[in-house]
Amino acid sequence: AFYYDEPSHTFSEYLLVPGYSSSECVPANVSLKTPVVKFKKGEQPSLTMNIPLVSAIMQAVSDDRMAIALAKEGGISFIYGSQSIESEAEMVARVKSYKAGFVRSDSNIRPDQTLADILALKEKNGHSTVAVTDDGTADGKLLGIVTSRDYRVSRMDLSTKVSEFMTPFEKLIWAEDGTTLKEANDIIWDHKLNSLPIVDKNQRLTYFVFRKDYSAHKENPLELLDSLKRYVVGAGINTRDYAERVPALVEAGADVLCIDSSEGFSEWQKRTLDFIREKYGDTVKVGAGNVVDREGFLFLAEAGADFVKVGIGGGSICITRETKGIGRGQATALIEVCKARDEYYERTGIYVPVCSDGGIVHDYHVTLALAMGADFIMLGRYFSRFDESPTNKVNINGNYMKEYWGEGSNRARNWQRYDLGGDKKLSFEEGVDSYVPYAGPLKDNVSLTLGKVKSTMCNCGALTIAELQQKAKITLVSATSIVEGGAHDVLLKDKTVSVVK
Ligand code: MZP
Repeated sequence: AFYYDEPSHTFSEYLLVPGYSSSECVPANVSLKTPVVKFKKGEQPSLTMNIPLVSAIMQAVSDDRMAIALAKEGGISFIYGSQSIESEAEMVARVKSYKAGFVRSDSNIRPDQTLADILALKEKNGHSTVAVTDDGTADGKLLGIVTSRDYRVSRMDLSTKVSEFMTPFEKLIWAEDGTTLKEANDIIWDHKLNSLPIVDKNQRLTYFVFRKDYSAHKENPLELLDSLKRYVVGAGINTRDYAERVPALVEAGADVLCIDSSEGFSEWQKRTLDFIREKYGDTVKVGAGNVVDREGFLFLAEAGADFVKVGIGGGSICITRETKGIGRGQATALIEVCKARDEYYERTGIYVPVCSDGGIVHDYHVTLALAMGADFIMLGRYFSRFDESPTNKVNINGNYMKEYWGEGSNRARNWQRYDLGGDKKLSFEEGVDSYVPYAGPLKDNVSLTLGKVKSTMCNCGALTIAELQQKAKITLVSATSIVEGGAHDVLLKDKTVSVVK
């Protein structure tokens, strides 16, 4: 056997040592722009992100709602692949159509609610048109709509009931599901509408089509659909059904794919990449992984991966290391792979971005991962805590929690992620089903996290991720100094029961 000289380490065993910060080095000047797919020296990557965060390819994390929320902040979700090809493609299509004049009907309200409720919803979803349904959900019976023109909220008494302002369904101009964009466009123009509700056969609201998105283009709305800015979305694929899944996801508009596997140093990944390159050349972008060493990286880079994902056994819900005894401390794996990436770039002139996947517990772990060479970070637990994750919010002993389960758990049964060519089933569990503390809206949390990342980058004298990677000084810390890093030798006030005067 081969023995490594050093033990493998994880993020919590490292700290950044500050460098010189000039007066220019302020968080407002920091750019977190980062490449997502490979590019040649001197050229620009064809896909970049404004923030270095992607959400995990997991049932409990990345559906279309999460993808829209994260794309709004500049990141990318990878829609989970452990579902039917049709429903995954539908999720992708919903994200892609979100900006294209079609908006899903998630701004719903009951007629007995107040204008203050509309304001709150508007704040949350940013829609100017609100549907009124009998139960306040998208599945309820459509009773009418209220547009911002109707309720001029700033001037109204916010306790006024919504029913006073709604245009009732009998008076609405609406169209049936299946209406083309061209037809919707004509109706909107003929009736001088701002928005057109689209309803299904049972007169339930499915979408609004907004005039604002293409008002200047009456003549050719379809042409306008390629030119509108649309949200970027990724999607997970596996090494079994790629011949059917990849074309469906490409057709639905996925911008980037990723082979979702617990162990990526395999012939199965090469076969999947070969299929994509043969069918689509370089036009379809696809990441591969996960690997934890130099050899694994080089194998996938040479097989044509657009980015390589790093991490085995470090995920918060992962028990692979306990079950199978394989894996590697995330920081050590990342450092080695990023070194291999840099050597590969020197040798070939091709830069293959590296994604650090799993094991982010504290916000500073994101900064450390970037400093160690990651181009972007994939997070599961982090995103699962937010309003936008697809899981239930539950109250446990007075505390709000969200459900979060691993793809290798019996609940997800994502056998393709662990497939080694045997039976089509999950032979044993490699993940757990759990709760995580509910943390509110994605937007607030992501801006807090990135605020910390930018501030630390300034402490290291870096205004870009590339600069951080070049300037960062990183030290391993002893177990005792980890204790020193938390509050110590004081009694925390909220733990002290009574005060003696
Ligand atoms: P974390 O952000 O929750 O620590 O880790 C998320 C990552 O764990 C995912 O992106 C994926 O690579 C990995 N994962 C997902 N399910 C399992 C499992 O059931 C798992 N073992 O390890």
